[in-house]
Amino acid sequence: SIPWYPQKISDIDQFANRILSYGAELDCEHPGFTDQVYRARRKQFADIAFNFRHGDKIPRIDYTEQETGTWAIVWDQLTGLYPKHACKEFNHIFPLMQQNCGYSRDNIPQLQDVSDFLKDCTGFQLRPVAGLLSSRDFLAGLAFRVFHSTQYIRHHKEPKYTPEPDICHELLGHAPLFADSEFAQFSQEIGLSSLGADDATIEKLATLYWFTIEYGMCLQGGEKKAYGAGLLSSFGELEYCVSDKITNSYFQPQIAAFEPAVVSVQKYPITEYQPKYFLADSFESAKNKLKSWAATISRPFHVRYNPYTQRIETL
Ligand code: H2B
Ligand code: FE
Repeated sequence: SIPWYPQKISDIDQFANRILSYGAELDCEHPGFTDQVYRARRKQFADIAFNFRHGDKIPRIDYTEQETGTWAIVWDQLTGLYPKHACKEFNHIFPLMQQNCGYSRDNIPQLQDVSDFLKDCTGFQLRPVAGLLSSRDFLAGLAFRVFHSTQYIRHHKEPKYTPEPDICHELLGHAPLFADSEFAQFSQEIGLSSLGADDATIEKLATLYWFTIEYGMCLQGGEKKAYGAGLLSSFGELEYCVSDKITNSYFQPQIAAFEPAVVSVQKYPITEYQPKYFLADSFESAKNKLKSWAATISRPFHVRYNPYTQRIETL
């Protein structure tokens, strides 16, 4: 039998709260575990996400000075590396976000403003989420050009590290590229391929997601550039991923060409730097390769997204 999948965009309300780890219940290794103030704050964010319904405005947050200070530390580290190591699409969009949706060192942008900007560019929108969703649910959002985003920030004690996604990862790592048309199409393609797919296919698509949207690299002007959000939001890994024999003689990641059939079955660690990255020629080429590969997935039906009705048409 075919697993349930959302048919219309408001069906996302049925699973967006089905989170695997509850955003306010931190485990004992979390830097905020013993901080009651941080935990109470996380509960506020979790409640916003739980109460959110498709079509609502995302509540605006008055971030504290301490939270904004954490954002500024992350901002300072990363923005220095973007000109050299981020892909050209990212570097084109990043200043536009400073002009249009509140990105700056001293301000944590509001999810609603970022969502409005993305919607204007590519139709992508953000939806607040309290914690990690299953791969199936998370990917289904992408089919509707909906990206589930956390709204809280990491603990101030460890600004350089977060064991889970936070607003720095979402807004610095992910959001800018959803304003790029080809990247948006690529992302939606992964989402559409996931609808009603069996568990083994979902795992392959989650792996493809990992090596592209999360840790993807591309070749531009003969140089390796980062486009994955896990790289664009990690000071250490952003320098490491582009390193070569000259800059780093001992630990040098492997690089292979992006081929969905290979990528989809590659194993990967989640708590350390990646030992291997896959290099795309362009978002367009990655999208076309993904489409060809996705056409080989056996599914007893075809899906198509109708943007006018925001519904999935099953053929
Ligand atoms: N859930 C949330 N809330 N954010 C993510 O970035 C995320 C997720 N990533 N669930 C998913 C899983 C990803 O690792 C793939 C698709 O499994
Ligand atoms: Fe991510």
